[in-house]
Amino acid sequence: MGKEYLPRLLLTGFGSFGPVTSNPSERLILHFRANAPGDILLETMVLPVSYSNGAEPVVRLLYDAELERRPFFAVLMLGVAAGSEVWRLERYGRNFRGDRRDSDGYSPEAGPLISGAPDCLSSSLPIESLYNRLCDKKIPAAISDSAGDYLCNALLFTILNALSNCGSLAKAGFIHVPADKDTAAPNFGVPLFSFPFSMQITAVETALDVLCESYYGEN
Ligand code: PCA
Repeated sequence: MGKEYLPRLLLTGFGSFGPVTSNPSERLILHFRANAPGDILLETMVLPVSYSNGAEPVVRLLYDAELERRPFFAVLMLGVAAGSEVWRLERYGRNFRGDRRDSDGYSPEAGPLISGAPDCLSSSLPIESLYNRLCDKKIPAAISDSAGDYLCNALLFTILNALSNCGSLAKAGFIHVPADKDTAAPNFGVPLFSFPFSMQITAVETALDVLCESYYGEN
């Protein structure tokens, strides 16, 4: 069977922004591009931390995939939560953004992301299974009720809203990974927890395993 017939999974990460000079979510994308699991067709994107260009290419790819009848079965989005001690499984995307400046230098007014859209949308990932499997692998994890008010929440909310608008069955959600020692300049101002990058890889490998199993009906 050609690879193109395998179930499609989209994995996204973010580039650098502000004091985050090396975003571990971007390094994870580079790693999985070179080391994709064999039983799925893994597609990857590194997104700019930008309100105008962050979510838009992802929405376009997902809509095109639905139109071509080759939909993604899952969309796993990654970003860094510098200062977090755990891998955060985000339960909700909220229709809100704060006024923090993005990496294009644009400072939005605080308020709704998409007018007329719901206030809050739930991740459709199997969060409890993900949580349990991360714990089994000794990865410190938590289920989180807030993805913040910056680009990670904006991406999560925009993608959940877009998938719901086109009637997609894709499971989609977001994991905030903690910083590692290469993430930010030493004068960053937030304590960075020095998890090895190998732990970042294990966490995402575990999440991809759980998603594959959910596709192939094992959980
Ligand atoms: N973290 C930021 C944006 C990009 C990233 O990796 C956030 O938590 O919103």
